This record gives sequence, structure tokens and C-alpha cells, in this order.
Amino acid sequence: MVFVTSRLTTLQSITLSALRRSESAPAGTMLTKRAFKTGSTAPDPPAPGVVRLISNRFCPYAHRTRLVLAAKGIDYETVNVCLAKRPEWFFSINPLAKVPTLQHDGKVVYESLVCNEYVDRVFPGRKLLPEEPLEKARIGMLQAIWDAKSGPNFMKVTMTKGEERQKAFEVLKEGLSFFEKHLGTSEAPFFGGEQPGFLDYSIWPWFELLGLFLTDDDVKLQEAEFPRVFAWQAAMFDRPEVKTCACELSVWTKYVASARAGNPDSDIGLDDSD
Ligand SMILES: N[C@@H](CCC(=O)N[C@@H](CS)C(=O)NCC(=O)O)C(=O)O
Repeated sequence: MVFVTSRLTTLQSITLSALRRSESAPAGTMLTKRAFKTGSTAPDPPAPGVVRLISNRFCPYAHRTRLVLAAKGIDYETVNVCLAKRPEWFFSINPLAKVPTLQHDGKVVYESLVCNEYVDRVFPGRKLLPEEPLEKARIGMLQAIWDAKSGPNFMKVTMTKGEERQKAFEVLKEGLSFFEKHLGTSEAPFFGGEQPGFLDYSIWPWFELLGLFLTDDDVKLQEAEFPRVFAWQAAMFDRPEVKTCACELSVWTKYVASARAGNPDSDIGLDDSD
């Protein structure tokens, strides 16, 4: 664990050098750092060559980028921001003030999929996006199905009740059926082939939370209906980069409770030393 500066006690960085050394030996580093809030002083820009991820511990989009950074074994530092009370300085880095946002050698990159492609193209390591145009197009089309049908309805299922919830669940499943079908087109366990690729990481954050959200009988995914997706989920849970970036469900449960009470607490689960 590297502390970026003594001036900013809340600004700390994550070192994933263990991952760089060996994919099978994850650093096991958890993001357990307090979030910058409205009124906070902006941290200095990252040092030359350092990748900084402006993030939030509970954002699935930022989780996508953490996964890609970890998968490629890139050292990076994390600055968490509070989404309910976003710091003013964040708007001058990213006009949308959304996480994830990357800072790297004076450049700023935002939007999770854009960040992930940037990281994939700029840094060495195994390539996560295929070069072959049709393969790349297939990934893009599945991503579009996820974004249109499954991702938003996953959130809707967790936030709504009754008929609206059931309808959202049906559309979510309709989207998932394309993923089930795609997995059936090869023997490989991941969308990326023998190892997870771009799409695996971009849809994973929601799958990690299935056990938290889709648990009621009327909105429970049935393994018999999506056997390949369930096998894929199990294989993903085994990956070192997935373990490194995971947040415990018990902490997530507390976060969701704080959000439902109208006060999402980005620092929940941290102790005084964080
Ligand atoms: N399309 C964006 C979505 C990112 C996003 O919505 N992030 C949320 C946190 S999960 C955020 O920063 N929200 C701040 C806001 O919109 O107020 C991406 O893929 O990066």
C-alpha cells in the first residue's frame, strides 16, 4: 500500500504490483479509502507516469475499470469521491463529475468503456479487446444488449415493486439470453475466450451482486435457464483480479441500506485507520 502524500491524509494509493508479478498471486488489495467530499481541497495531479483512478467503492462502472487495471497488472492510485456530495474540484477534471475518471500524464479520460479501451490500448499486457473487426463488433453488440436490456433493468428490479419489477426482470432475462447463447458458441469459459476479456469485465460488477439483489423467488435467476451464464459466473469468481477488486456483500448490504435511507455512505465499512 503506497501513501501518495502526507499533505493529504485521505489520498492513498493502491499498489497492484503483486498482480503485475503474477496473475495467480493477486495483491488482495481492497479499496478501503475515505471519499473526498464537497468542500475538500483538490489533490495534486498524479506524478508523471502514474495512473490515477477517480472512483467510488460502490460504483459498478468504476468497478469495471478497476477490473481492467487489475487484469492488466497496472499499478495505479485511487482517489475515491463521494457521489452524494461531489467535490467541486471534480467538475474541473471531468465536466460530468462521474466515476470512473482516469488521470494519466496530464490526460483525462472518462466513461468506463472509454477508460477501459484507453487502458487496454495504452498499456502492455494481454489485450482485452480483439483486433479482428468482426470479433470486436460482436463484443460491441453484446455490450449494447447489456446496456439496453440487462444493466438498467438489473437496477430497476432492485428499486421497484410489483408489475414494474416483474417487467424489468423479464427484459433483463431477455438480454441475458443473448449472453447464454453466445457462450454456447464456443467451448471457452469466458466471453474473451480462455481468459476474461473486455466484455467479461464490463458486465461483471452486476453479476458479483446477484446474490445480494436477485434473491426473491419472483426475481431469482434460475440456473436451469442460464446454465452457461452460471458457469461463467463461477469461473469469474475464481479469477484473481475479480477477487482483488471485490467488495464484501456484507459491506454492500450496509451501503444499500444507507442509500435507501436517503444518505448513501461512500465510507461505510471503513475503520478509523482508513
Ligand atoms: N456512463 C458512465 C456512467 C458512470 C456513472 O453513472 N457513474 C456514477 C456512479 S455509479 C456517477 O458518477 N454518478 C454521479 C452523478 O451522475 O451524479 C460510465 O460508463 O462511466
